[in-house]
Amino acid sequence: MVKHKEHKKGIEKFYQKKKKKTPIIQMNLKQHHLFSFFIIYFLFPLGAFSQGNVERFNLIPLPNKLERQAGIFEFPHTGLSYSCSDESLFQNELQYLQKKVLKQTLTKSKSKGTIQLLLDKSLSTEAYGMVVNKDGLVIKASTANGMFYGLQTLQQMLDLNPADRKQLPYLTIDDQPVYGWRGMELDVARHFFSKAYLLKLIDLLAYYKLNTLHLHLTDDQGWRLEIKRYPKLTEQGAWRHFNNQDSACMKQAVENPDFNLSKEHLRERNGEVEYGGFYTQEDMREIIAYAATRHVEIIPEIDMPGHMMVATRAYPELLDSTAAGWGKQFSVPICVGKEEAYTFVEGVLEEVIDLFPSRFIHIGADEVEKSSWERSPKCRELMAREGIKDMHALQSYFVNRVNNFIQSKGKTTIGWDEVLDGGADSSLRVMYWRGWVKDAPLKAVKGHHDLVMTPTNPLYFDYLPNKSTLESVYGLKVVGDDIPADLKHFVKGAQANLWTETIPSTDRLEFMMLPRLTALAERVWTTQADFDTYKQRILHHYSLWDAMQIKYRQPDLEGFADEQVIVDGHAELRVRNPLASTKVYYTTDGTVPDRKSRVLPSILKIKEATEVRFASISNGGAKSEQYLVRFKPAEWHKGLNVKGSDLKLGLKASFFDGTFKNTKEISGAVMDERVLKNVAISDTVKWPSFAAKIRGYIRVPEKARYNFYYTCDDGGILSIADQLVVDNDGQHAPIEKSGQIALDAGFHALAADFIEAGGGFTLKCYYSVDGGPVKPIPDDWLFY
Ligand code: TNX
Repeated sequence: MVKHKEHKKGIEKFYQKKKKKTPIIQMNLKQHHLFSFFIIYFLFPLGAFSQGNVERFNLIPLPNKLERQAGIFEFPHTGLSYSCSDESLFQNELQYLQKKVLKQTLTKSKSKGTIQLLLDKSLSTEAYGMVVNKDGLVIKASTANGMFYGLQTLQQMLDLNPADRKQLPYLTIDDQPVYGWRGMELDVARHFFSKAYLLKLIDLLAYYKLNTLHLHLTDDQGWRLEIKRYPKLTEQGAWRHFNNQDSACMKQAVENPDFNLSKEHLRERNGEVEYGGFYTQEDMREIIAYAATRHVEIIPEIDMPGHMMVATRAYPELLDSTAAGWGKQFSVPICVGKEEAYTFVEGVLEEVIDLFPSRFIHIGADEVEKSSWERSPKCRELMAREGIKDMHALQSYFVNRVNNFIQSKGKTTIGWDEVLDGGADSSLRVMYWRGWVKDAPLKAVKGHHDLVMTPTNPLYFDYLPNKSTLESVYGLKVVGDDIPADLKHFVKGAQANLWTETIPSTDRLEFMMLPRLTALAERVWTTQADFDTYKQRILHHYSLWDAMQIKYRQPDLEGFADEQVIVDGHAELRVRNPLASTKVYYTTDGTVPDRKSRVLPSILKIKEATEVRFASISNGGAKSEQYLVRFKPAEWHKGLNVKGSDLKLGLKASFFDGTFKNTKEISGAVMDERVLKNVAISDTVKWPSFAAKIRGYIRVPEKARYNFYYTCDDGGILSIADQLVVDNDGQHAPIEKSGQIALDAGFHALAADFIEAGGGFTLKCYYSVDGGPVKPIPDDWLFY
C-alpha cells in the first residue's frame, strides 16, 4: 500500500487537470432503409407507416415476433383510460406505466380501457404479448415480470419514436427470453459505486430486459457490506490508503480524466486521504427493494476462502500461523482447517441470507492461493481426520461445507468454475469464467451443475473494447457446440462481468459497459439475432443514453490507419463517423482532444510529419476511443518485375512448433508447410500453440495509398514491399492494428508473421484504398 502523502501531489495535479478539461422481422434493414425513408417521409407525411418497415422499431433486444398491421391508433387527446384484470398482481406495473412510461395519470375504466393490462396464464414466466389495434393497446402476461417487459418494449418504442406518444402503429408482438439468467456483475470492492449509482444502473439493466445484478461485495481491496456481528469488516476494511490499483488509474488520468477516482469516495482520516465506502444493511435493503420494482434480482457475492485479505487483516484469528498479506500469486486465504473460519463464514452468511431475498448466494471460491494451507498444522490435522487427499480436495471440503450451510437456509450456492477442480456437489451453480479452460462448461453440465456463462472473452467488460468487441459479444455461443443436446438445459444464461481494478469512476464504467451490454442483452433474449440490423438499431440508442446522462462509448470511427504516409508532399485524414449527430474533435500538439479542441473537417490536409489525436464527443459528453494517427513522409513503392504466369494463387505458410512471446522469437524447425488462400489460417489448425511465417506477393490493381487492417490473437507483423506496415506483435487478445503504404500497380512482396500462444487464435487482414470501405483482400490478389 502506498501512503497518501507520496501521492498527494500527483492527486492534486490531476484534479487541477480535470478542472481544466472538464411479421417476424424478415426485412433486410439495409435494403429497406432508403425505400422506407421515402415511404415514411414523403408518401405518408402524417406519420402513417408502410407495413413491414422495421427500422422505426429500433428495439433492443429484438422481440421474437413482431408483426405490423396496416393502421394507426391515435391516442385520445385527453383522459387516457386503463383497465387491468389483476390490479394486485400488476400493481407495480400500473404505477410504472403511469409514472415512467406515459408520464401521466390514467383514469380507470369500468369496461375496456384504452390501455389494458391483462393476466394471461397461458404465457410463460417472463413472456408478454402486445397488440395495438383500433381499440388501443393491450399487454398480456402471466406474471408481473412479463408485464414489466411488455412495458419496457412500449417505453423503448416511445423513446425511440417520440411521435408514438400521440399514435402507435397497429402491431402484434409475442415475446419471451431465451435464457432466464441475463445479467451483469459489478465489482464494487476494487472501486466503490454508490447506492444512488446502483439505482441508475438497475434502470439501465431493466431497460434492456436484463434481470440479474450480481454484486461482488468483498475482495482483497475492500469489504463493502455492513456485517453487524463483525463490524471491523467495514470500519477498517471499507477504507484504504491509495493502493497500486488507484495509482495505476491516477497515471492514466493524465491522458483521460475518466480515470480519476470519484471524489465522493475519498475521505480524510488523521490527516490522510482514504478511499472507500460501503453499503449499510439499510442501504442494501433500499437497493434490493428498488431492484424488485425493476424485476432485477440482486445476487450477493462474498468471495471466500481467498480474496479475503481485508477480513484476515481485521480478524487475524481466521489465519493459522501465517500473516495476512500476499502469497505467491493471490492473497493468503482464510485457514479452512480452523473451526473459527466456519464460525466467521456462517456468521457473515447468516446476515447476508437474512438481508437478500435472492434465490442465490455466491461464494466466489476463485483464485485461491493454497500454499499457506500446505504449511498449516490445522489444515493437515483436518485432512488426516477427514481423509482429504490434496489441496483441491481441501478447497472442495470447504466449499461443500459452506454449500450445505447455505442450502440448509433454503438457498442455492454459486461458485466460480474453480469449484469443479476438486469435485463439487451438483447442487452448486457454476459460473464459467476461465476462457482458457475450454472443457469446464462441458464438465459442469456433465456433473449436472446449473451453469452461467461469463467467459473472459468476450464477457469480461473490464477488458478494453475495440472494433471487434461488439461482434464477438453479439456472437457469443451461450451454449457451446460441445454441450450435448440432453444437457443443454443446464445452461441458464450469460452475464457480463465488470471488474473494477482499473475502473475508478462511473464515466469509465459506462464507457466500458455500453454499447456492448446491449449486444449481450440481445444475445440472451431473442431467437432473431441479426448483427447487421443490430448495428443499425444501436445507432438510435446513443441519444437515449445521452438523455439518461450515460457516458457510453461512442461508435468506432473509420476510414484511417494508425500510421499514414505523406507521399508527393501531401496526405489526407478523412474520418467517417457512424453517428452523424456527434462531432469529431482533434489536436496536433499532443494534448488530449476535448470539446474545446478544433472540429475535424471532412478532409484534413497534412503536409509534414504530424501526430493527429481525435475523438468524437457527444453533446452529453460521451466519448469515443481516443485515436492517434501518425503521418510520416514516404515514397511510392514500384511494382516488382515478376511474371504472373510464373506464380500460383495463394500464399506459402511455414509453421513452427512452440509458444513464442513475439514474432522475433520464432525459431526452430519447420513442422509443416501449407498453401493458404489468404492471410488467414483456417480453424482446422489444432496445435495448442504455434507460429507461422506467411510469404508471397500481393498484386494491387491501381497506384494508390493502401491501408491494411491486421487483426491478431495473439500477435503478428505485416510487411509489404519489404517495409513493416503493421506491428501488432506480442501476446494479446484479438486486436486490430493498421498501417498505410503507397503502392504502384503490380506485384509487391508480402510477409506476414503470426504467433498463437494458446487459447484460440484470430488472424485477419483487410484493406482499403486510401480510407475507402474496408474489405477482405481478394484471394486473386495473392500469389506465391
Ligand atoms: C479474475 S473472475 C478474477 C477477478 C479479477 C478479474 C480481472 C474471477 C473469478 N477472478 O478477481 O478482478 O480476473 O479481469
